[in-house]
Amino acid sequence: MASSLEALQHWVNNVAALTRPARIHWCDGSDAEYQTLVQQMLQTGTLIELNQQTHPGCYLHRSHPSDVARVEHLTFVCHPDEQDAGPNNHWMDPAEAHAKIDALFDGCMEGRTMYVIPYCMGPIDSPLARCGVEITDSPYVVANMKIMTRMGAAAQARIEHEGSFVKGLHSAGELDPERRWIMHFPAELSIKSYGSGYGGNALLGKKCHALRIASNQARQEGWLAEHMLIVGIENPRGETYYVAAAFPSACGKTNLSMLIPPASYLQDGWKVWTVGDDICWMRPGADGRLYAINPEAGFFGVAPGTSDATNPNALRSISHDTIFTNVALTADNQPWWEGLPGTPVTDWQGRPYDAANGPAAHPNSRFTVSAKQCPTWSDMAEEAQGVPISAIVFGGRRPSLLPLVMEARDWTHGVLMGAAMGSETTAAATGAVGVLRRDSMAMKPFCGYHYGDYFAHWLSLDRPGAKLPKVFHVNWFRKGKDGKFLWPGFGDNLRVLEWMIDRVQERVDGAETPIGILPADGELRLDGLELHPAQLDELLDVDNAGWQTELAAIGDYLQTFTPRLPERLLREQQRVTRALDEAD
Ligand code: SAT
Ligand code: MN
Repeated sequence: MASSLEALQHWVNNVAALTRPARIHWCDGSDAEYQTLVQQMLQTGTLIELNQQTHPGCYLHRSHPSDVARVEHLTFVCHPDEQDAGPNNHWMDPAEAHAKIDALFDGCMEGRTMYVIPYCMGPIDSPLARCGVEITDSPYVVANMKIMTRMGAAAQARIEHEGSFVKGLHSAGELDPERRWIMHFPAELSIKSYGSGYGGNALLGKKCHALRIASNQARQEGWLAEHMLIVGIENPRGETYYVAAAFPSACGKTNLSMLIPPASYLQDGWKVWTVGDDICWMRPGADGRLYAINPEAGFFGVAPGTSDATNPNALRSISHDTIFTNVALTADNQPWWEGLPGTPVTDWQGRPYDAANGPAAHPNSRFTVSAKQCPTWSDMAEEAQGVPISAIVFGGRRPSLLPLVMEARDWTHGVLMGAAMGSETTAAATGAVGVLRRDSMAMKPFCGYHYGDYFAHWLSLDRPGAKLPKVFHVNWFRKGKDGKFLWPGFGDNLRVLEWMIDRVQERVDGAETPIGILPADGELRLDGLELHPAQLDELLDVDNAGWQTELAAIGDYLQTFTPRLPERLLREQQRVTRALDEAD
């Protein structure tokens, strides 16, 4: 035990020798420590106090204007063998990567405080949880990590006991986009990130550890580290079904995880419980089912569009003790973004608001808040063994073709649905917005190894004794000929979730089609919803010719992972193609 503490101390000493900070602070994760950091950041201007009458404990951080999103082109997965990174990652030789980034770390903390943050991803007593230590020179990162993880003394005790932990080294550097890298070393369980303070680049417990590094650990140890929300649906009989759903960044995972049932469902006694909004770790339990934990302790959510109409639970969660990043301000210093009532006076860069400069809040502006503040936070979110998953859902932004919902006929078909996922790009990553790209399992930016091996790993869960969840694909974003969304979305998505649970319970049969099982007539509960029958037809339409083109595109996409593409997946793509031909 002493040796693991020594190993940690040794690494901290080495980092200090390289980065040469003025002081070193070991974080204990206490509220007092958080308050002290906040006071310091208010003094330096890193944080701006918001209206404490309306928003007690809330602060605003304005990032450098060039540092507002993840930077996929500067993000590398450095396996010793290039082949292991796959075409889905940028790769650099580990020695070269260390040399390049260490040159930037050399002396970079001079005059600054170096913070050592022990953290635990997942409930502190959970066998599914994993620990890490992040070293950073950014107090903003420390404050966010305090909200997003179980950070401090308890995590350090677990690390001392377990011995192994993920080493994350971060420096905000000069925030110069030309001097910015996010490097991952899965074989060494380590991460090095330089030059960005943005969430996914700098809060190393999140995407870097809980997805890119953890996906490698999960593959070795037989579990899954996924970009999924976890939501519990409680029916009027008091039975709760847990659903894990993968959508790309900024496609509504937070909204779905905090959904408010439509009025008629509320009357009947339906309830929705939030377990997680972004990341899901799941592994087979003794009974063969998949059990999931949310490795995070908070939400790092997209602010714009969050309103009383779209997500009242999120709005309530962030009414106090929240860090806002890159939102706008009203005249009385309240946080503001597009979608909220009121008027912006100051934009996200601190300029007087002028519509000519674009949106007042940055489209990827965020809130960081403890999950405990969410009115629908589930008691089961702290359960060490995790929650049993009844359904896995994939989805993306697809303006056409993809139906509102379809069910995979079996696990292999489900893996194909996940692998084939596509979505229009969003503001969560730097680059063009609204372009269709394939994003298998919503893990394109986060899968820390070759996608071909990843698909094979998913398929390998299908083994004797496994009681795997049903797999579905949804599309809330299909548009009609008028260019308007056909489905209202938000709370009404519960109607689709209910159909899934009915399928899990074998209460409804669905209708078989070449692309999967769709709701049969009358199976979707639509009371209280203004939906024209023609709209429903369009939402559930299967355009055979369109699908033949889609399957061919999926085939081409899958081939890019040869020679590591599992045969079984290709055969499944061929099976669906034949089914379409036969139905034509
Ligand atoms: O990568 S973040 O965690 O900052 C947000 C996202 O893109 O999902
Ligand atoms: Mn995400």
